[in-house]
Amino acid sequence: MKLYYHPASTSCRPAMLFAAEANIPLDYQLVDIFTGEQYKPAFEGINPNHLVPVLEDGGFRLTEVSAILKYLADKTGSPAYPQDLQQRARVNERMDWFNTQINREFNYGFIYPQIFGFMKRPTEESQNVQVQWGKERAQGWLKVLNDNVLGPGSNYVCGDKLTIADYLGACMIASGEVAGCQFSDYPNVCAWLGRMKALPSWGKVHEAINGYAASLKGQSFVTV
Ligand SMILES: N[C@@H](CCC(=O)N[C@@H](CS)C(=O)NCC(=O)O)C(=O)O
Repeated sequence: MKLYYHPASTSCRPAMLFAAEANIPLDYQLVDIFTGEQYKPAFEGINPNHLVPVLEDGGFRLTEVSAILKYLADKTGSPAYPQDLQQRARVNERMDWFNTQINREFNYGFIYPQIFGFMKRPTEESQNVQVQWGKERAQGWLKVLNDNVLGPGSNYVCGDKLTIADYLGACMIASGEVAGCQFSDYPNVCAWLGRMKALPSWGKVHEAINGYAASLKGQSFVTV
């Protein structure tokens, strides 16, 4: 199987991390989204959305990291995507929640407008309104993640076992660290992130985004 990817992409890291941890061999095909390779005809033919990741398994192509994680887990019979109807429904629920609430309002609404120049709003006022609005919404979702999804008794977002929902969610939350977020108001989130970061492949998979974070050193950002 081949994964079209970029190592700094928050949408690619969950698939890269899961594949590395589950020993799923993938051919990695870099798509340089920083130079616009995703808009060139060759890649447009692969994904007309111009987005990575894309998984290729023979003649079968799949986009959307949430779908890719489920496919990889099912293809390899991974316990990280349980077969039991209700356990599986819970994993699906968490993944949908991360993809909509957390990614939309924490990353796209709060973190990305600060750390990616091309996502900055056009005036200082609109930027400040966006970041403040995003911060308030993100804090609400982080509280739910801390108090209800994790809570004091759960090591992972679906209970005691690591699932593909953790791979998806932890990579999304860790993006906040690029802006200096430490999540100190959310101790269960911190503890969970610590468990995810202890995975053997976490460091390697996060090398590129950590490098990007280092390049922003000295700038100050609004954090949670
Ligand atoms: N909904 C997609 C989102 C993928 C996505 O946003 N990919 C970004 C990188 S994180 C991308 O390829 N951006 C290129 C662009 O916007 O031109 C998924 O979950 O896989």
